Amino acid sequence: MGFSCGIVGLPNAGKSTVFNALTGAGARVASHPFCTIEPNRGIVPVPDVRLEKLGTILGKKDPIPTRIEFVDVAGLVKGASQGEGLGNQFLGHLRNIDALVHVVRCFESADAVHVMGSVDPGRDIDVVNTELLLADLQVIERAREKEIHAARAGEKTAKHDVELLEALSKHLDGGGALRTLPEPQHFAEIIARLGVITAKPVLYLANRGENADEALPREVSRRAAAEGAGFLAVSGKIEEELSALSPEDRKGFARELGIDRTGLDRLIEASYAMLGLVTFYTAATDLQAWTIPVGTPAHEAAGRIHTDFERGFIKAEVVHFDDLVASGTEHHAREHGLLRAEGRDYVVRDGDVIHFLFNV
Ligand SMILES: Nc1nc2c(ncn2[C@@H]2O[C@H](COP(=O)(O)OP(=O)(O)OP(=O)(O)O)[C@@H](O)[C@H]2O)c(=O)[nH]1
Ligand SMILES: [Mg+2]
Repeated sequence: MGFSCGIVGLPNAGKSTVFNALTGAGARVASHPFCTIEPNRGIVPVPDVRLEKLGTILGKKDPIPTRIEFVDVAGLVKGASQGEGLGNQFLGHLRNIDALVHVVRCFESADAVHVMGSVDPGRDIDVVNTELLLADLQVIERAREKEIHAARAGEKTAKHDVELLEALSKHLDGGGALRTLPEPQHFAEIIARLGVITAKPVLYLANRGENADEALPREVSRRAAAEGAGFLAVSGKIEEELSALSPEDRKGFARELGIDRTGLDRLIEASYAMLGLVTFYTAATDLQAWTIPVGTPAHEAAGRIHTDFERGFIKAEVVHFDDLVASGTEHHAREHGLLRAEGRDYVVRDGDVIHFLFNV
């Protein structure tokens, strides 16, 4: 598995439309709010031109791409934490995801009402973010009560956890998302344990419609930049129509519309950048792409493939994709000294092709 993204936003923002465009999963879309109740899940292979090229160079058929999972949940409304709309219980489906895609409505439609009566991306962002913040506060409050009991019962680590939880709660009370904590390393473990939502990196996706007023996506982009978050503008409806076509028709239609890459391609690229992810390749048996965070040492990368690889790690034979392409064959790359032996602490780079040697 590569990584997973949860899709959040107001009802009728076009979350399921975007989800369908990304996954081709055909989730139900409707002009009335709260169309989605149970979450939609879809897994898509990550398009990767390097993987195809490597297949040719290394003579491997049917390379295995990494995959990305999307989870499309119900819409949030103002007061969701107090039970308005569908409440916010369904946010529990987002505890285990790696990042958020926040769909912001920038399109006008007489057909699909806006739940707040007008299109106003800045206000919508605030409404959704406030509800996510309140949801995290509830989770933290519950955890704090539990740890207080545990501390009273004499559990050693509980007192420290109570302090951490109080600091988190204070940060949220001040209106800050947990992704903006000043010293995140102190909280990494407890944040991972609780799966709090505002700690996850976010990408704002302006659903710009067909003839959007450019000022609307620009407002979303401005907000994203102010937070240091990711940003992308797409037309959910056009992307959904594109994704339903055969690959050939899609290319032709996209050209007519002046779209050079699909929303999925652009979203994946933006997500990789936002999450600081890199891709490496192995080809000992099947040719396969793997996703890891930036800065991962070779022995941990090996552990992604199999725990035995990490335990019995001896060395990694590494050649970079670019060097392999320049050399034409693995043999030439080796002759030119471009194939290196690296140790367990070597930091894997995006585009490395790696052969792990291990002993168990
Ligand atoms: N014109 C236009 N309409 C869109 C666009 N994206 C979505 N819609 C319409 O907006 C309505 C709501 O879309 P959905 O994708 O169901 O919205 P949602 O955010 O999943 O809504 P809930 O599941 O109710 O929270 C539907 O009628 C869509 O056809 C777009 O880019 N342009
Ligand atoms: Mg929906």
